[in-house]
Amino acid sequence: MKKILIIHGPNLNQLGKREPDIYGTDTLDDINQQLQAIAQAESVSLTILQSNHEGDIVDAIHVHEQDHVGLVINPAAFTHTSIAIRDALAAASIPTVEVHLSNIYQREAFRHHSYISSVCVGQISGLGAYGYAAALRYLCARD
Ligand code: CA2
Repeated sequence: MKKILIIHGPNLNQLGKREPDIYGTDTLDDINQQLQAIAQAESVSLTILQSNHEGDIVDAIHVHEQDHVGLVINPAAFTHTSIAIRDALAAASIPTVEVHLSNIYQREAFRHHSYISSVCVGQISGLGAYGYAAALRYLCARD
């Protein structure tokens, strides 16, 4: 069975608990359950990780890129800071879709730049939890 990797970055384990006006009311478990339902229908298996630590995300890309056919990543705040995650993705041969719940271009100027987007197949920003679902469906259809 094809495997797809899902990585949630820092603070996303707090989803649904604060700032629902920006990030919606779904918890991370809710989003992961929606993704598992899609995966079941598409006959793919998911590896789902959340980390608040940049190095753990770099390690996960190294460990999983060989045996997964795609990656959906919300790098959260590391989007705007992390050359390390960018370099890990650039060196990996895994098609990656960058997802943001909020529209980062409608927010503070420091969120307008992504170090990650140029090494991704595409970016989805501002569609809430649906963005993850769309990214997963794209990766299922692509391979
Ligand atoms: O819109 C997104 O998905 C972001 O990646 C979320 C990040 C933010 O730094 C990016 O600019 C855009 C922040 C995730 C923090 O999530 C929280 C959720 C609830 C309570 C506190 C933080």
